[in-house]
Amino acid sequence: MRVDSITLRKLQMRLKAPFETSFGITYDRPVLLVELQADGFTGWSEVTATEGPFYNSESIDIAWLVIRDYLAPRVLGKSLSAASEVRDHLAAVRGHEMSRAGIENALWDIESQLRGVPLAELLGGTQKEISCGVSLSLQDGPEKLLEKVATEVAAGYQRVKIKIKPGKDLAYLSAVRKAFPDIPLSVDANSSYTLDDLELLRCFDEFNLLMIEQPLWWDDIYLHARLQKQIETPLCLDESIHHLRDARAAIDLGACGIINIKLGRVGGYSSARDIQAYCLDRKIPGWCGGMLECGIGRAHNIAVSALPGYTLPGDISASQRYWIEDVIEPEVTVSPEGTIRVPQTPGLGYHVRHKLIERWTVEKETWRAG
Ligand code: OSB
Ligand code: MG
Repeated sequence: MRVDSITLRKLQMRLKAPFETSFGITYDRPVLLVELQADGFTGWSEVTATEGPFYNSESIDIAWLVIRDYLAPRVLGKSLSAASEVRDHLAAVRGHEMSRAGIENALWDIESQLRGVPLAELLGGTQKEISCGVSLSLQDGPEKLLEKVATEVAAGYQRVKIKIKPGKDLAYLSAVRKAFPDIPLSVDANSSYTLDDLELLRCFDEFNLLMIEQPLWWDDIYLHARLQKQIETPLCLDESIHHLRDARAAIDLGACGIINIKLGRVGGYSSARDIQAYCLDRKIPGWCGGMLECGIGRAHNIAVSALPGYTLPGDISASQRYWIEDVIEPEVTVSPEGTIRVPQTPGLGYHVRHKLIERWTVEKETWRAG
């Protein structure tokens, strides 16, 4: 594969409903897409950074600059025999995992088309259908949350995750548990507690939760290990895991019992594959988190979730939960059993709606090999 050109596009997409986490509310989702050309094929990917550096240190605009000045020049005109090789070309750039994933994942889309093999299969995926859960935004009161949970349980989702933060935790959790005593349930704090909250966090043990996701600092492993020793519910790390070394440290230190392996946050498919293989070996459940993706990022999340180390339901849900209209066809739909069928055609397995993307593009830049 010779990389001929890279195009970045920013789209302004409106979420059907605002999504609130402990770090902020998103009304409109700026979406950053990579369109990469090689050997006459087009590969697509989504840079899953948020609008500001509040989930991790990346953002849409920072990613644009990093790709323009540091990543694109390292791959344009390069010949690669496999998409996995690009990781080494980008390794000089420290951090910026979501930006690097944007380049690598688009190349996997191309390699899959070039070889005529479904993307999930090329990655080593073994699951033909993946299990889906939902992530529910912070709500104004337990009653509102109960309505949302009821809707998603009725739709068939196999696991419900609720966002929490100090002041919006125990009352919400006990309301949900009372109304739904048996559903697989988890919480995600997005780093809004500290070890000073130990007594409160201990109370979560009585709700039979699958996991507590990222309760402490976004960049911490050590304090999570201290917390895990003092509570029974498995902790799950999201924000703190950027590559295999982090996963090894977290597992060896006993900082978590579960890992959320987000494709963007870990730097793309090669890194996600490493982490899921390690989790499988160490019998640590893994699952695919979401970043409010449009159809392109969603399609990549579906492909990676076919890997055998992705053993728990992911935050991969139907396009229509987020968007009035999605940029792929068909849009992502979920069966009444809460599953998504993994596409069995080469590439993303969904048609990219180029005209619609063009219409929604508010910024665009292309760089070509010399
Ligand atoms: O922590 O998993 C998270 C959304 C934005 C940033 C961080 C997170 C989330 C979600 C939403 O939980 C997952 C989704 O539905 O895409
Ligand atoms: Mg999370």
